[in-house]
Amino acid sequence: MTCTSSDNNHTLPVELEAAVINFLKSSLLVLGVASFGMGAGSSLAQNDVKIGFIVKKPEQAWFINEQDAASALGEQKGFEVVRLSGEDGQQVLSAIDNLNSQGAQGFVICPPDVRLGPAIANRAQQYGMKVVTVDDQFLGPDGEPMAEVPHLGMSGYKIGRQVGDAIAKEMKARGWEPQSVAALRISNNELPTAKERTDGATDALLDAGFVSDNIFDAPQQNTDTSSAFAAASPIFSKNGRFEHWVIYALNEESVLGGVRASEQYGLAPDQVIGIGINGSGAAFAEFSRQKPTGFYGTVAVSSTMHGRQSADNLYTWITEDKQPPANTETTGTLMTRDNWEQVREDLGL
Ligand code: FCA
Repeated sequence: MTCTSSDNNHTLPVELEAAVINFLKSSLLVLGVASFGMGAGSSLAQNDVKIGFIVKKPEQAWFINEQDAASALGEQKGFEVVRLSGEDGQQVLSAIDNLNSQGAQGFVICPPDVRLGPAIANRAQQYGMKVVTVDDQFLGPDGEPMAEVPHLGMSGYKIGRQVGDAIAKEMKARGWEPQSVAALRISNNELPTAKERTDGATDALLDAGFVSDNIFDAPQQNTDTSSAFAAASPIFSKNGRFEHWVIYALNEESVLGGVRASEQYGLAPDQVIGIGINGSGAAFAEFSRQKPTGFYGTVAVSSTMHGRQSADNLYTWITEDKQPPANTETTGTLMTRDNWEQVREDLGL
């Protein structure tokens, strides 16, 4: 198994290189059949399945877990998973070239920018590779989801509503007066799943009586902790009149950025209710701290299932020519300091 970034330094044109590799592979196959008979030949063919798993944030626990789960399935079923980073468009295209030169038949991808969908699908098609998306769905030139590329991701709006409901419940438990509470909404409106999630949380909060004028947007440039921290800091300093804050975003990494900014501003943990989404290492580390922080909880989704199922869908497509469902939506469970170990176990995380 390779764990690599990508390599664009071809000494041969890609088509020629692919032809050479295919020739070598078919020679090997002939040799295999000649030496071991038909049985050995067909098992070699099965072991020949190789897929890529390209992720936009290879250092984040969510994506590490997805890739681990795909690799584990590959070991179980006898196919190879090549783990690759695709942190920008150039890196993604190089990763696809790299996969093609290794003879991969397709790849799963969480793209760094959903608008790269047409370019990525096009490159895959040139090489005759199958592609499925996980987490972030490709957008076509018309800005609509590319329904022709099978997708597996969370039901963003519903999970967002779970976040909003859980925040409203905890506000009530703490006896907070709505007028005294502000919301830090760390937004990423370019990414549809992110907008669905924060819209869901906002709607649930408003339904529970949250004051809409007290919601402040902190647009982040990226889906990670440092960009959320940078977006959040000025919001606290500009709105010092609020005694209590709630924080939500598309994922827990971003909510953690908001919580760290609240601490830096001087808010105490009991003045803050931050609820994220994912349920990965970032949240486990926070729950493991001796003292509670403003990070109250997270809606956990099984990254293990996302990695495993998306890889399995692609594998079945390659080996049985069965196209996966156009869109598979997954659900979540609220995880807090009180139940996180149990939920972690239940979701196989
Ligand atoms: C997006 C987010 C990730 C994760 C995934 C399911 O890609 O950036 O943190 O929530 O959706």
